[in-house]
Amino acid sequence: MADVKEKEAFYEKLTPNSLGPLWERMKGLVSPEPRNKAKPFVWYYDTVRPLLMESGDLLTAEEAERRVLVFDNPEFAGTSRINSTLYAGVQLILPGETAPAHKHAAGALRFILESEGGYTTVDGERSEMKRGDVVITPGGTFHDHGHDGTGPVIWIDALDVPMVNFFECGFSEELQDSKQKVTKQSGHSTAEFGSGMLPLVSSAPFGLNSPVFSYPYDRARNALLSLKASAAPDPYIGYSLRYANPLDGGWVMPMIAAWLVHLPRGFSTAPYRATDNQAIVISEGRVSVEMNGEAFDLGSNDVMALPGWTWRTMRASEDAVIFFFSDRSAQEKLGLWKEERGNI
Ligand code: 1HN
Repeated sequence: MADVKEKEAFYEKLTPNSLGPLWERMKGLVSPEPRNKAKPFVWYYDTVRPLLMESGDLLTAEEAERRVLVFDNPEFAGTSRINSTLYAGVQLILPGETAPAHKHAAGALRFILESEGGYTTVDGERSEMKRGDVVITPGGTFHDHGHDGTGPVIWIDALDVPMVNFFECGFSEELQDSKQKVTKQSGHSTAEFGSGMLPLVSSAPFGLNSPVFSYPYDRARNALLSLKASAAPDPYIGYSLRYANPLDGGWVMPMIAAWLVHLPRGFSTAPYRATDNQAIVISEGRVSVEMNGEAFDLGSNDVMALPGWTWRTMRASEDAVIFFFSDRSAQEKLGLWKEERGNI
């Protein structure tokens, strides 16, 4: 058969015709297992918070539209991705400021770190934000943020922007007024969909998203810690509960999954990996994460990128509560998600 030179001469005839030889590329297209490029990486709150506060002296939330420091996975510098598929950042609102109303196809999920008086309005319903709350903004809904209290309001944003842009199906729009009119009483979505009851006349107002906007921390945390009284922790995960769409029991958003984990002091998880690209925020306690033989020590408000299909263990040196988010919900819908539990 042809030698390398002859092959290369042939390839040169393909390129100008926008053709290529699959046999040279196949192994790169279908690997025996995922080769995740993202790096396990930690953003320490001690580093992040002062820089975020400094950005508060530089420009207002109105000027910025969103005053956010983006978590750039070191492997994808400048591309606004915490891992292969998800955007994440840390947002600051100062007292009296407004982050003006807009909407976009991408969905957002927020985990609140600091807030006395922060709120967001989603589709005309205002939700107060408190530490540890999870608040969602379904894709396509108008949302603006504000702050009636004192001190900085700070939260972690997770968005499915990289996936929406991969599909090239993003739309966005600004509202004329910087704040939406509040048309629904605070707590309306929880009353209608999140109280263990559902409307008799069925509706799914936000499509594949949960119709509940706010998952308060005290409820989530109390439920999670109550499990300890009657059940043993999963050896690979610890105690866990996920943020669920009450209409179908599925994930809270179509492309972003979120769950809360408790690891009791001294508990170590067994080696585990899954294909979803995850990130964590430490809500309480201290945790050491080992990934690919590298150890990371995390405390309150530290954020870590956990790339998919990478072996890991976690150990709590103090009772810990950890917030997780990932693209698992998108992967499951596409029939791609897999996990592997190592030997104990
Ligand atoms: C966005 O709308 C927010 O509403 C935060 O707070 C971060 C990153 C990219 C695109 C839209 C927000 C965002 C964003």
